[in-house]
Amino acid sequence: MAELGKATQAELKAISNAFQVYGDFVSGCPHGSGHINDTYKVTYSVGGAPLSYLLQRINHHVFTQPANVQQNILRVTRHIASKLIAKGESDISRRTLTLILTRDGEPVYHDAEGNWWRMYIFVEGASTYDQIQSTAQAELVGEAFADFQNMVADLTEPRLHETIPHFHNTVKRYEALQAAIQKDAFNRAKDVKAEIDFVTARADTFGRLLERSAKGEIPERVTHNDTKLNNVMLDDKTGKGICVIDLDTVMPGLALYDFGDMCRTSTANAAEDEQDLSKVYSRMDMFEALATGYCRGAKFLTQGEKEELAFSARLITMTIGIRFLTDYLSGDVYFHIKRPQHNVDRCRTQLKMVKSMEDQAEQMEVIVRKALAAE
Ligand code: GN1
Ligand code: MG
Repeated sequence: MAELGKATQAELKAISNAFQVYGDFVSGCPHGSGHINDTYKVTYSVGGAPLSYLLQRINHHVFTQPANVQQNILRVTRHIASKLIAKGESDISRRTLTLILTRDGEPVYHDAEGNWWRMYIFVEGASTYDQIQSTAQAELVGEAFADFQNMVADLTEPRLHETIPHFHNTVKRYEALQAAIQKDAFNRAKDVKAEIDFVTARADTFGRLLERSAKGEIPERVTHNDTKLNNVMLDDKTGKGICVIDLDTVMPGLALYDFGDMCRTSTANAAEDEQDLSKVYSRMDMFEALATGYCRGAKFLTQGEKEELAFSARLITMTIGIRFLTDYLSGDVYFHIKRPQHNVDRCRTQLKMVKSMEDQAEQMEVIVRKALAAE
């Protein structure tokens, strides 16, 4: 998969001007820490006042049908905005992402080079965090994602596009890992033997949620599917989770995958690519706060879902670990990397997090029961 090159100022100006923006382009700079798309903050001067937008190049190697992604996002963001308005809320353009359409009225711009671009209103006065700062923050994050799930719950007809089919299907992700090991195209399997063994030893658990879902015990819902800590914007003044971002993978899924991914990132004591593994473990104080915030908002949970909350944290963390490992073996073609062993480092933190959660599994069950009982 070819890496898409960085855009120049002239390109950013030309692309931005394809959208319904006014005034004079001032500058653009890279923004955020996503592993897939390229994100820029572009600033305009409108009648002398600065105004910023978020411009993103959608990675069309990952999202092979960008128009479908954008159809979903337009529906989701408009739906959330109308819910907020109906509730009498204010500050709507900071509470949900708002797409800026192209001059032709489209939610995405397809440029001459074949790249796909979208533009949002830039949310000012709010920040994202790669690492959790406090238990209070963890609780607000749990609540923000539960609110998000509540707001999109009725977006069922027509079914949203599956922008990446089988996205969190751990069984299929494990099959892809096995295929990559078999191929070993870059002769790297020898470097990650311990990691492969760790994953393989747990393979019999990978189908657990899929089986319960097939039995009807865990329902399909509209879910976010990428509930990393840094995908919720927290207000700089109040600290509250005001806006859930990165909506590429909002599609039918399991609420448990969202909860699990929150735990993967929001209970971690260290960065996703920390190289000193002694710093990497899952913090139970953060887990308790996150579960409390999430359960307070997620009143819809069925018995089957409630029973698997703690397990889902381990499963999703394992799934993402498998994906980093597969990408390393395949030559680093999916996730953006900044150093040669980046995907190995990321895989190792994930597997260390799985181990840490396994060691604290009983405590996690107790915490979940307490959080559910509080509601
Ligand atoms: C990717 O783009 P970003 O950083 O939000 C990935 C997620 C992974 C995550 C790991 C479409 O998310 O699934 O959990 O990296 N997104 C896609 O940090 O594959
Ligand atoms: Mg993402």
